[in-house]
Amino acid sequence: MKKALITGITGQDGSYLARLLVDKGYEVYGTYRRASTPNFWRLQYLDVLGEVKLIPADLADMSSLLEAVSAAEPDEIYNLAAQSYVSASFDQPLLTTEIDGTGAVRLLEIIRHLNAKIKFYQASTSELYGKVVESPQNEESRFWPNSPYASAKLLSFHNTRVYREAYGLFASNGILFNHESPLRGLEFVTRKITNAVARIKVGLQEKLYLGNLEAKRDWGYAKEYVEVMWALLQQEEADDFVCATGVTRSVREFTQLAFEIAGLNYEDHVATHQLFMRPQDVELLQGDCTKLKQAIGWSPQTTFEELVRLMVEEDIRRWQDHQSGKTFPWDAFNYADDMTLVQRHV
Ligand code: NAP
Ligand code: G4F
Repeated sequence: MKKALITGITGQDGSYLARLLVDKGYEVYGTYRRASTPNFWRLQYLDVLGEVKLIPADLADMSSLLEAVSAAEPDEIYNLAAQSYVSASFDQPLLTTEIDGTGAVRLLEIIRHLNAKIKFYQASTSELYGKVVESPQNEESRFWPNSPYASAKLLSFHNTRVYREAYGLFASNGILFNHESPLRGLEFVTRKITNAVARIKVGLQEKLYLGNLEAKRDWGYAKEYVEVMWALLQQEEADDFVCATGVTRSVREFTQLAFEIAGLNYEDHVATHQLFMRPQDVELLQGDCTKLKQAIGWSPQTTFEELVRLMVEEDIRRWQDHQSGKTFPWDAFNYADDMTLVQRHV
């Protein structure tokens, strides 16, 4: 039986990947951050919490990572843990660099010294393209990070490649474009919108405050993207691949459609607020995953319209179930709404 270690198993991708690997017959280990309140709701939602082995570890802490890799003795490591919110990287640049940049190097060093046969997947990102000079973007396009998050991810991207070339490690980068789902964190724009649409629909909220409505993203469905992570580690040779839908839409288009699906008009509810603007933004992302298609035959199945619909319908269902007294693994009922954030922010 193959063994996999997933860092960041409590996150959106970590949970979907855990489900996928368990279904493939893997023994799955996952690192989680020690916290005063555990964050296992996604693993519970996918009914996989009882089937994985959890190890406390932090990407900033070498000893805990060494302990995790030694305990799991994995064949494959999927490094998904990150301070993954671009906006927060402007507020916490050093922490972000420590986790998203140096954190990967810690894991690569552990692999190099402990067992150079362990295969390594690095969660790289379309944010690397930043100030894009061509569209769509592929593996040859220029990286020009626009945020401390992207700069940190550039460090881990290149070190993944360097350890592959210098030491012969099987280390691959998945340059994944934005991917979303009902398990997306509430800070990210898609889930923030679908959760707000649901709250407005059931009468709990009136307004939604957003930032840059004109930014364009290539949005896919996270459940399909974790299949790519696994497939990349099953290749003959390690390499770097873009994973995307090839379709780009603006935040405004996402918002308009999400409200429409709920029978609402976004112009009646949406306003912009400075709090959600970034010092600088990535204005346009659109991926070209031709190389990936040729290597593993993957192509996205869920369209933009289907993705928005499945997220809106799931959030409406959750709020309705919540109001009728049902309990289930979920995050939003605990989360301060936008109005509170806007009013309380200094
Ligand atoms: P996510 O939901 O924010 O999950 C991030 C995970 O990292 C969580 O399990 C989190 O733990 C953990 N984590 C945060 N700081 C940590 C630390 N210091 N030490 C150990 N674990 C830590 O992110 P995601 O959307 O699943 O993304 C997975 C990875 O893909 C990330 O590396 C992200 O940067 C990258 N990525 C994501 C996308 C996308 O569109 N989703 C696109 C390209 C690349 P807690 O649960 O305790 O917070
Ligand atoms: O949903 P977002 O916060 O995602 P962003 O910045 O594209 O980053 C996500 O995708 C990356 C891959 O490209 C990952 F590497 C990263 O970890 C993360 O998963 O913002 C999307 C767009 C941005 O242009 C942002 O300025 O939406 C715009 N936006 C407008 N109003 C907003 C808001 N974003 C957020 N989070 N909240 C808003 O109110």
